[in-house]
Amino acid sequence: PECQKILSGFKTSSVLSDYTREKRIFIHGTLADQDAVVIMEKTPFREDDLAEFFSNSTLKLDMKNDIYSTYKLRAPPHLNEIKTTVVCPATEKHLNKYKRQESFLVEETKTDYESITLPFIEKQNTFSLQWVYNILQKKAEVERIVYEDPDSDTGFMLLPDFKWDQKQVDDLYLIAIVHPMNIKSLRDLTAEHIPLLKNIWQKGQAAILERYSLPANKLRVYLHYQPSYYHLHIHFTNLGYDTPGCGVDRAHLLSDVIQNLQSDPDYYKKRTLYFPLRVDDKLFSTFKEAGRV
Ligand code: M7G
Repeated sequence: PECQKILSGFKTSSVLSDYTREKRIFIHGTLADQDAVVIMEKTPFREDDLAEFFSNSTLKLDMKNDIYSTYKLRAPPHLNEIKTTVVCPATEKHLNKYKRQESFLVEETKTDYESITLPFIEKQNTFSLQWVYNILQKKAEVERIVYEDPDSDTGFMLLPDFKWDQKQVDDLYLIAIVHPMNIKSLRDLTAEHIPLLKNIWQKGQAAILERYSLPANKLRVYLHYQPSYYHLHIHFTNLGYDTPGCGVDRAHLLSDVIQNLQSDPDYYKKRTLYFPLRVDDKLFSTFKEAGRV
C-alpha cells in the first residue's frame, strides 16, 4: 500500500482523550479545513519480530546501578509502527464519542425503547451506516473479508474490526455484519433470528479457527447495547485481551442472547435493559428530557 503524508497538514485543536496505560490518544483537529479525529495507538510486541528487533536496535543508557540499568531503545521504524485511524470529515457525534466524559447508567424499559430510543434512531440521530453498506455491497474492505455467508436471511460477512491491525492474534478483533437489513440492534431480535445467530456463532468460530488457529473457547463473542451503529453486528474478540467495550455494562454474550430467545421468543422486546450513556450523547439528553434520568 502507498505511503501517504496526509497528517503533515493536520492541525491539532484539542486532545479528546488520552489513555496512558493503553498508549492510545484521540485528537481533534482539522485536515484541509475539515474537522477530523486522529486516533493513535502503540501496538503490542510481536514474538516473531524479536530477533530482528534486538539485532537492529541501538540502546541509549539512562542509568546504571549495580546489576540494574535502564535504556531508551531505538528500534528500526518498521518495527515501531503506530496504528493510526483517521475519521474525516468527523461529525459532532464523533467528537462526543471519542471525548473522555462522564457516563451514567440508563434504565430502558420496553416503553422507554418504544417512546424514546426508537424515535431517536428513526430520526437518524445516530451514526451513518454507509461504511456498513459499503462492506455488505463489497465496495470497501473487500480484500479483508475473512468469511462470507451470502444467505439473505441467515448470512453475514466476517472481517477484521478496524480497531485490530491483524499483526498478532493476541488482540484479535473481528466483526460479523448480518445480511438482513432490518435488524437494528439487540432490541429487534426475536426467536425468528435464532438460525441467523447460531449460524454466525458456528461459522464465525470455525472461520476464526481455520484462519487464526484460535479455538472457540478462546473467543469472547458479544453484541453491544446500545451500539454505535444500528445495523446488527457481532463482536468476536480474543478472550485474553481486554477489548474496550467488552465490559458487562455494554456487552451481551451471543451464547446468552441465543438462550434467552430460546426461553422467550420476545425476551429482548420486553426486558428492561441497562447501559451507560455519556453526558454529551444526544440519546442521553433525550432520556433526560423525557424525565427518565
Ligand atoms: P458498535 O458496538 O456499534 O460501537 O461496534 P462501538 O464502536 O461503540 O463499539 C461497531 C464496531 O465496528 C466497532 O468495534 C468499530 O471499531 C467497528 N468499525 C467502525 N467502523 C466505522 C468501521 C469500519 O469502517 N470498518 C471496520 N472494519 N470496522 C469498523
